Amino acid sequence: MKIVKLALAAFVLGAVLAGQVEAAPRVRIAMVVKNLGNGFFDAAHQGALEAAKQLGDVDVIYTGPTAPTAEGQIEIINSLISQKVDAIVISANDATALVPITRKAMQRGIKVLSFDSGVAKDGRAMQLNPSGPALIGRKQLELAADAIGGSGEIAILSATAQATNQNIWIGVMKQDLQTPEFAKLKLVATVYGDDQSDKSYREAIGLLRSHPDLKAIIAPTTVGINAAAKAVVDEHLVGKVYVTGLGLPSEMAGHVKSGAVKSFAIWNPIDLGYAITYAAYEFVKGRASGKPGESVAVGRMGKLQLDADGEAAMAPPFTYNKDNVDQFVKIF
Ligand code: RAM
Repeated sequence: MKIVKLALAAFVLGAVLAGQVEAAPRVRIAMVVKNLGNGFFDAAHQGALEAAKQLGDVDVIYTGPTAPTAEGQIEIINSLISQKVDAIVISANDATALVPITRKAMQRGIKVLSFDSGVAKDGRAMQLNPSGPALIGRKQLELAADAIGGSGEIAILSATAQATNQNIWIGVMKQDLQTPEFAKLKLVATVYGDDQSDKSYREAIGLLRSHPDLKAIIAPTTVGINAAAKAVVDEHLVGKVYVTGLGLPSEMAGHVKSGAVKSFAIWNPIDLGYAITYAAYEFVKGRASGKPGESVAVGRMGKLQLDADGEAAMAPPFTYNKDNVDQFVKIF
C-alpha cells in the first residue's frame, strides 16, 4: 500500500513539474520612452501592443520618466533590472550617460535595443532609426525652403540638448546649410524646448520676439512643432513666419488649416514601435544578436538589415500638407 502511495505521489509530482515546463513563461518587453505624455510615444506603444498581440506570449511594460532626462531613465532601468524583464527597448535621452546602466542590464541577460533616439553602440545590441538621419535632416530644410521661397532667416526649436536623434538631425541640417542648394537660408538660433509643451512655447515666443526677420522655425520634434505653431498664431505672425519639422498629423492638422504650417514630415510611429518590439522578441528567442549585416525579422514590417554599427533604418519620412493631413488625423 505504502509503495502504491509513493508511486502515486511521484507520478503527481512528475505531472506537476512537466506542466510547469510546458507552460513557457511569457516574454516581458519593457518600452522605455523619453518621457510620458508624448503622443509620438503613445503611438509607438500602440505598435508595441500590436506586436505583442500578434506574437501571443509577450507582455509590454510601457514606461518612462515624466521629464525627458537620462537620470529618470536610469532609475527606471535599475528597477527593470530587479524585475528581471527579458528585454528593454529604449528611446534614449542621452547617448552616453545611459551606457553604464544598459550594460549592467545586458550583463544580467536582458536584451537592450534602442529605437528612435539611440544609446551609444556599447550600450545596446542594435539601434532602429525611423529613417536615415541624412534624409530626415535634409527633408526639414527642404520643407522650410519651400515654405519661404528659398531664402531668409530660420531657427531651430529642438527637444532636449542631449537628445541623440535631434542632435544628429541638427548636425545634418548644419552641414546641408553649407551647400549651394540652401545657401540663402540663414540659421540664426537653435533653442531647446525639452519636449515640454510650455517650455517649447516659451522658447518659440522668444525666437519670434528676438528675431523680427525670422521666416521659418524648424522643430525636429513633435512636441516642439506643435508649440511653435501655436506661438506663431498667438503672435499674429501667420503668413510671415512658417513652422515646419516633424509632427503628428493628429496634432498638426489644425495648424495646417490656420496657415502657420504649410507642410511637415514624419514616419509612422506605430510601425516603429511595432518593429522594435518584434525585433526585441527575436533577440530574446536567440534568433538575432546584433551582428553587423544580420537581418532581423520584424513581422508585417519585413526584415531589418543591420549595418556595421548595428543600426537599421525604416522608411523615408512622409510629407503632410493641406491635401493629405486629414486622412491621417485618426491614425497617429
Ligand atoms: C518627439 C521626440 C521623438 C522624435 C519625434 C519626432 O516626439 O523627441 O524622439 O522622434 O519628436
